[in-house]
Amino acid sequence: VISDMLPHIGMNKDAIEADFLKYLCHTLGRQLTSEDYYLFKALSYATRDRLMTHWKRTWAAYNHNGKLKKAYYLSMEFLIGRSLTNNLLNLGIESATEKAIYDLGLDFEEIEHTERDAGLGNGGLGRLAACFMDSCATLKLPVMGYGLRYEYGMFRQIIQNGYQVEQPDHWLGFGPHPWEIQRAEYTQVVKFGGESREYIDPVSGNLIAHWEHADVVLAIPYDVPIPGFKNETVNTLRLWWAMAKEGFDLSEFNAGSYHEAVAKKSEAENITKVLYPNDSSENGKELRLKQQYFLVSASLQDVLTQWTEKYGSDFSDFAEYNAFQLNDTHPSLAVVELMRLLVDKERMGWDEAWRITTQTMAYTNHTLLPEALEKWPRELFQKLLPRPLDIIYEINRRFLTEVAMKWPADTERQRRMSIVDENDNICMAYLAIVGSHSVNGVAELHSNLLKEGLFNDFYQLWPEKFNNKTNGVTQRRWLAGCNPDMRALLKEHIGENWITHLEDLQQIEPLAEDAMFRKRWHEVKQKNKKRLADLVLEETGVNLPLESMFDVQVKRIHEYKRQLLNVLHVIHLYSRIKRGQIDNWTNRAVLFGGKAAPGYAMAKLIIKLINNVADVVNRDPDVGDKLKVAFFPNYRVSAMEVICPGTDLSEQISTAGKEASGTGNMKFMMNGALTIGTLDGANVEILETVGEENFFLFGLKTPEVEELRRYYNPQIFIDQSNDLQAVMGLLESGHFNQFEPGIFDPIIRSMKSSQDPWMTLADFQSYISVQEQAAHAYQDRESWVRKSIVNTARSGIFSTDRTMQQYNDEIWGLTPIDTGSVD
Ligand code: DL6
Repeated sequence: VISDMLPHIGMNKDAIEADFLKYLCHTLGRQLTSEDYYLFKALSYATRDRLMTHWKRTWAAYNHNGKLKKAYYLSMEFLIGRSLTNNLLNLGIESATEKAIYDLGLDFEEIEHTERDAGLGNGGLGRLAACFMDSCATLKLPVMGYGLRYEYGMFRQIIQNGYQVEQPDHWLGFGPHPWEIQRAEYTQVVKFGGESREYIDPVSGNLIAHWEHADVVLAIPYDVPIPGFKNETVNTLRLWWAMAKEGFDLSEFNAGSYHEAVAKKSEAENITKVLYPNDSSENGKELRLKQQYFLVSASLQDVLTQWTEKYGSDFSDFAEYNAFQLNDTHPSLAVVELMRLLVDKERMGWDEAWRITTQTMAYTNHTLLPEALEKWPRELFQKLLPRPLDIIYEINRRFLTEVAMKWPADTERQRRMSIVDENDNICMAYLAIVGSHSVNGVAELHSNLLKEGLFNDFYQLWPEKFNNKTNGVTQRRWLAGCNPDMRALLKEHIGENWITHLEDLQQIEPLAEDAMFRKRWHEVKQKNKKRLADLVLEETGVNLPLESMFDVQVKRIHEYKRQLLNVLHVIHLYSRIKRGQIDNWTNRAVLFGGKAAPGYAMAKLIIKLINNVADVVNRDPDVGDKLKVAFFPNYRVSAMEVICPGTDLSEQISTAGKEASGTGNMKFMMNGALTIGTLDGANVEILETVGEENFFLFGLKTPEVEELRRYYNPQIFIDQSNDLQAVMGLLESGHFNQFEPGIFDPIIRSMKSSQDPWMTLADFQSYISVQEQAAHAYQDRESWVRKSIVNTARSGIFSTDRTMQQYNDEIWGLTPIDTGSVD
C-alpha cells in the first residue's frame, strides 16, 4: 500500500492544525479570514488525508488477500447528509480537531455548518442505506455500496405564502465535493436502445444474443470513504456519474445542427442529473428506468471485472464469494443484468447462470403501498433495454412452468404471479422475488403483512425465502454525533462502549431512580430544546417557549403518515383555548417538517393547511404560550440532527398497516423522546421494548382498519364526537383560509369520504384522548424524565449494528476483516 511508504500522518492537534493551514493556504490559496466555505474545505481535506491510509489498506485487505466473500449494497439512494463531523467522530479526532480550530481563533461549529447536505435520497430508504454503510464499516464487514452521483439531490423546499416551492439542490455547485475521489480507471460502459438478436453459440451450442446498434454511456465512478468507528476500516461507497462516450459532435455543429450536436451528449449525461423526488409512488418515467439500469449494469460489470481479473472465466464459486442486496425494487434489474453478463458475455449455460444469480441476489421490500410498487410497460423496455427484456421473458416462462408444476390447472394463480402482467407491464417486485434467495421486510409487522398479503402466493411457493430484518439507525450519527451533551452525561456514568454496543445503554436504566441523574438528564434536554428553538426561530420566526412540551412530526408529507390527524389535534387545542377549556393546561409547541413530492397535490395542500393553521394560532393573543405551531422548511438530515435531541413527544401516527417500519421513530426514542403512535411498522417493537407505560398508544390496529374499510362511514365518527364537530366546523367555516375561500375543500372532502384509505377521522377520538394523557404526563416532570431515560436505555436493539449483524448472519455470511492485519 503506497500510503505506508509515506510519513505517518499525526492524529494530534498540532498535526491537524498544520495540515489545515497547509490546505487552506497552499492548496486553496486562502487565509484564516476567508469565507467559512474554504475553511470547511481545508478541514475536510485534512480529515480525508487521515482516512486515506486505512482506506487503501482496507481495499487491499478485501481485494488482494486471497478469496474473500463480499457484499454489495445496491441502492438508488444514499442520503448521506453531512460528513465532516461524522468522519471526525469515527476517526476519534473530534476533540483534537475542535481544539486546533479554536486555537486558530475560528469557530468550529460555524465551519461544520457550512457543509452542504449530500441529499442523495428522499427519506427513510436512502437514510437507512447510509446508516447501513456506517454500521458495516464499524462491524468490519467487507461491504461496498453502489449508487448514483446525482448532480441535483433532493430539492430545496422553501415556503411562500404557506405553499411549498421547490428549488434545485445543486449540491456540487461549489466545486468538487471534498469527500469523493474520481476513479476514471474503473469506468464502465452501459448500453441503451438498439436491438437484440439471438443466435446459437457455435462453441457451446447455447442460445445467446447480441445486443446490437445500442447507444453507449460511460459510467464514471466516484468513491466516497465510509470509516468504521475507530477500527481502521474504511469501506467504499461507489457512486456512478454518467458521461457521454462521444463528446460534443463537432461535425454536426459545424454543419449548423447545434441541437443535434449536443442532444446525444446531454441525453446521456441527463441520466445522473437529478434524483427523482417521489418516495412513495412509482416514478414511471423513461429516465428513471435508465437510471436504474445504469446503476445495476455499471455496478455488476464492475464486480465481474474485478472477479475476472483475478479468477478468469471460472465462475463456479462466484456465488460463494459475492452477495448483492437490492434496496427495494429499484435495482431489481440486477437479476436480469447478472444473467445477461453470465449468459451473453461469459457464455454460461442458462441453468448455471440462474443458480449463481439466485444464490447471490437478496431483496429488501420497503413498502406495502400498491402505488409505490414499480411496474414498467413492455414497450419502454423494448425501446431502452431490448436484450434485458428477452431475459425477463425467459425468466418468467421458466418461473411460470414451476408454478404450473406446483399448482397444476391453477391458471388464475399463474396469472396473478406472472412477472409480466396482463397489461404487458413488468412487475419489478415479482422479478426481485423470483431472482433472489432472500426476501425481507423491514419490521416484524411489515414482514408478516408481506407474507400474509402482498406476496402471499410467493410465500406459499417459497416460504424459506421470507424473513424479517427490523431497521435501525446508527448511534454514531444519531446519538453520539447529534447529541454531544447527552453523550457527555452518558460517558460520566457508563463510559462509551455503547457507541459500538448500543445495548450497553441498558446500564443507565437504574439511574432513572436517581433524582440527581434525572435533573442532569432534564438539563440536557432543555439545552437541546434551546438549540432547536433557536433554529426554528431563525428559520420560521416562531418562538417556541422552552417550558412547553415539544411535540414533533418530521418526515415526508404523505396522507398515510397522517400529518392531517396532527393538524386536527392542533385545531382541537386551539378551539379549546378559544372556548376557555384550559383547566390543567400543558403548553405545547407543535413542530412539523417534511417535503411533499412535487406532483402530489394533496400533500402540498396539507403543507399549506399546516402553515395557515400555524399563522392563525400564533397570531391569536388569546393563545399566547399555550400553543405554538411551526412548519420547519427544507427538512433534511442535518436539521434532524438538531430536531431529534430537542424533542419531547415523537409523532408516529400512520394508519396501521401502512408504514413499513419508520426510522425517525427510533432516532427520537434514542434521544429520549416519548412516542405517541399507532401499532404500525417498528412502533410495534418500540412499544414491546419500552412497555405501555412509556409509550402513548392509540388508534385502530391493522385488522381493524381492514375490517372497517368494508363499511367505513366517517360521518358516524363526526356525529359521535363534539370535539370533532368543533374541529370540522372551524375547518369548514374557512377560519384558516379567510382570504382564500374553498382552498381546503379537497382535504375536507377526502377526510369525509367513505373511500378515505387513511381513515383519519376514525382515529381522531382515540388520538386526542391519548394526547390528553401525554399532556398530563408531561406535567409530572420527574415521571416524564424517568420515561425518557427508559426510552433511551432500551433503544439498544434499534441500532443498525444489530440490523447489519442479522443481515450478515442470516443472508450474507461475510467474515469480518481486521484491516490492520493485512500484509
Ligand atoms: O426501510 C426504510 C424506510 C421505512 O422505514 C419506511 O417506513 C418506508 O416508508 C420507506 N420506504 C420507502 C419506499 N417507498 N415507499 N413508500 O421509502 O423505507
